[in-house]
Amino acid sequence: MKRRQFVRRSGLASLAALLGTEIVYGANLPEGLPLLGLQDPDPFKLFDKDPGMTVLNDKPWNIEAKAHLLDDAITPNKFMFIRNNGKIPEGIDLNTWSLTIDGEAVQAPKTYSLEALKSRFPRYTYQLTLECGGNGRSEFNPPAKGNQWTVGAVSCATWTGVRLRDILEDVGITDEAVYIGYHAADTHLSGAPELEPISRGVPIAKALQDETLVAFQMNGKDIPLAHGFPLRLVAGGWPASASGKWLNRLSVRNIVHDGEKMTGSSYRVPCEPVAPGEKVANEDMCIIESMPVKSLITYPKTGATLPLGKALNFRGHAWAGELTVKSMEYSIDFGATWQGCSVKAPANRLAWQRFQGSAQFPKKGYYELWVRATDSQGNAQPMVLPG
Ligand SMILES: Nc1nc2c(c(=O)[nH]1)N[C@H]1C(S)=C(S)[C@@H](COP(=O)(O)O)O[C@H]1N2
Ligand SMILES: [Mo]
Repeated sequence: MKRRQFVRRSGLASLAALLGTEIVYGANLPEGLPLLGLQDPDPFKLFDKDPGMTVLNDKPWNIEAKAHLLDDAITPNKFMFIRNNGKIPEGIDLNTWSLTIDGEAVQAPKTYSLEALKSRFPRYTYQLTLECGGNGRSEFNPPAKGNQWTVGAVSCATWTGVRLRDILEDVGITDEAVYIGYHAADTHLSGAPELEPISRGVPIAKALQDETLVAFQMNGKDIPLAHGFPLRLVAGGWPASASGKWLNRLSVRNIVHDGEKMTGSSYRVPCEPVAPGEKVANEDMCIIESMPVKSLITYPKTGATLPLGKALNFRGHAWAGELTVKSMEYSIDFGATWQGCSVKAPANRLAWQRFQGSAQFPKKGYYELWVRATDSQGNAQPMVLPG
């Protein structure tokens, strides 16, 4: 076979593999003509996601899991939610990718190549809970604006990288440092090059924690493109919006970072608890920091039926931002009575915790299994969702 023919045939074979079926008249396909079947991107193939995931939006991509898909102790890529605010960067070149540390509170700006970051600093791996600040939004009353996330905008993968603290020590930061803000390579939906889709950050104390990573691996492999390849800030336990994907610049600020989606009402909650639906003045709204205590039943899947007289073994995960989950309870009578069940210690700080239990039902009929987590400061999950 001539080389040209061979290249063409292997090209057709890889197109067929992408389509998942034979291209019957492939021999007639004019060279260079794109296949229509590959133009409308199938998000599940594009991002290697499980077909059971729910696509909430395609511009930008927002995809969430269902509760039963989040049963793994360590979330694999195929069940990890995607929350994008802009367009995923294209044409990433590992040889030229760099991270610049700048801002009012550095002695002098400094730029690192990927290679330098990987070789200069010790590596750490942590399992870190990342929950979108908007997770659960579809149940808010009154309704909140934005994607109507149900329960699946949470993940807990392992992240490997270097400590942001080690990088900042190497750069040299001044006493003025109060906040860090990330900048990234994704682009604004409008196409305007001067606009950033999102640029958030965390107070300097969070930036300097052991577990705050500049990561280059997820679950032991290169970070998948949708989750921030090749470099991502990971600040577990905080709204995942603080964990900047496609990270290429990080500013050490002498003020609370004022990047895109840091100001106005986005990612803010009332500083003090209020009754559901109550109006709160702007100055009484605070930036969300540590995420509140929460839990999710991942087994069985909603709608399970059980033989009469058999106990229901259930399990799931619970997490509490910077805190740990200290106890779990479940109810089969719509919250009238609660009983304890077990909850394990986290794999490391800021990782979610496995709970499990066994419920007995008095007679045949319809039941709902509810669970409730309590954190190490005694805060329990509220029965009524916040407005
Ligand atoms: N550069 C960049 N970083 C980003 C975002 C983004 O749109 N661009 N989205 C943020 C938000 S709002 C969330 S909830 C998480 C989602 O992370 P994931 O898509 O890896 O699950 O990434 C955060 N980091
Ligand atoms: Mo988010």
